[in-house]
Amino acid sequence: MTRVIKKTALITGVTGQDGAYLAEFLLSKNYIVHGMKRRSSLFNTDRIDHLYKDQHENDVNFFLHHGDMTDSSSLTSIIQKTQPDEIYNLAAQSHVAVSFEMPEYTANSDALGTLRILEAIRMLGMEKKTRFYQASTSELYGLVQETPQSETTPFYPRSPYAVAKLYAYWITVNYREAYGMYACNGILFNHESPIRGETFVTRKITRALARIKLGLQDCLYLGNLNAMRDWGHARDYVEMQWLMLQQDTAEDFVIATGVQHSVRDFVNIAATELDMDIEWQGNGVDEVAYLKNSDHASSENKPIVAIDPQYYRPTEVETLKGDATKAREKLGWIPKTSFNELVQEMATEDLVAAKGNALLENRGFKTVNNAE
Ligand code: NDP
Ligand code: GDR
Repeated sequence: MTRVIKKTALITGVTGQDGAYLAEFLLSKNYIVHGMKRRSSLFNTDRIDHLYKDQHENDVNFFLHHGDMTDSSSLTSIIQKTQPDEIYNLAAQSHVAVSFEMPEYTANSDALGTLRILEAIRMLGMEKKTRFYQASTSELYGLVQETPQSETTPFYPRSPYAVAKLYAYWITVNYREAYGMYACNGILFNHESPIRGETFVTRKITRALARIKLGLQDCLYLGNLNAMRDWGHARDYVEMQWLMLQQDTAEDFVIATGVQHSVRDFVNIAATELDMDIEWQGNGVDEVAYLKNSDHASSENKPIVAIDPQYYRPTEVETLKGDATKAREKLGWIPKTSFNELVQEMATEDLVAAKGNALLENRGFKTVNNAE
């Protein structure tokens, strides 16, 4: 009888959107998956609870370890203990706006955290065994120098987050060249899903519109409606993260759909998916959207979307559109989910959640809405 040797993967940021999709994908590929999670005073494993089995059962393939990107000792000890064939470095303070409020922490976790992992691999003598994936980002292009953006487009980061990720990008390239490590950057454009964090603009929109539809919330406040993004589905993108580590040589790849929409477009399509007919009025900071066919003059009829300048960023990334030709040719990349399908999936799931909340509110229970 031949014994199948399973591959072992370690995912940092396993409790996040991509970590959850990637863990599910790797388990379906028969990997042993180790995930690193932060200690938290409340449960923070909602997105991966369905994958987790009681550790006393047989055939357990998914394990969690406490650690933090700012703590070398935990990173080194997890890597030593788990001896991974592949490390997916997804952990990061990933919110661009928050990085202006916490620039030093963002640099520590996103830039130095990446270095800490690469150094741990090297110091443990695992540079020939362990392949490394770095979650790089289209935010590196920032103030874009050419459109669409590919692997050869110059970088011009526009936030403390993007600057930290720039360091992580180059230290990954440097360890590949200096020590012959299989280390690569996936330069991923925005990717979303029904489990996207509630404070990123797409999820903020689908969640708020669903709540407004059911009378749980009055208005959705947004910042820059004109920002253009290339939005894909996270489920499709994590497969490319894995494929990048299965090649003969380590290379960096852009993953994107090549299709651009504005934040305003996203609102319009989400509203259509939720059967909400909206119309826009005004300009700039005074731009608002009303539900159509209702009397705007009436005091009852307040806008359901409005601008709150607190969501403007000190320096903005106005437009991003990716050119994923290299990934298409070398990895066979084709986005499976269209933009409309993505918005539909997110709006549908947020409507189900809002219905649950409405039921609770009708029975006298208070539900929370603290997503900003
Ligand atoms: P999320 O914000 O959903 O997840 C981030 C993960 O990192 C969470 O598990 C979080 O833990 C963890 N984390 C944050 N700080 C630390 C820390 N100091 N130590 C340990 N863990 C930490 O991000 P996504 O899943 O959307 O993105 C995954 C990665 O890809 C990130 O690095 C992001 O910057 C990058 N990226 C994302 C893109 C996107 O559009 N989604 C596009 C391009 C790059 P907790 O759950 O406890 O908060
Ligand atoms: P981004 O995503 O900054 O591209 O980073 P986000 O959804 O936060 O913003 C996209 C664009 O929408 C504009 N915007 C708002 N954004 C938020 N969050 N909230 C608002 O109310 C709002 N109104 C308008 C923003 O100004 C921006 O232009 C994401 C993260 O996942 C990063 O980790 C990742 O690297 C990049 O995508 C690629």
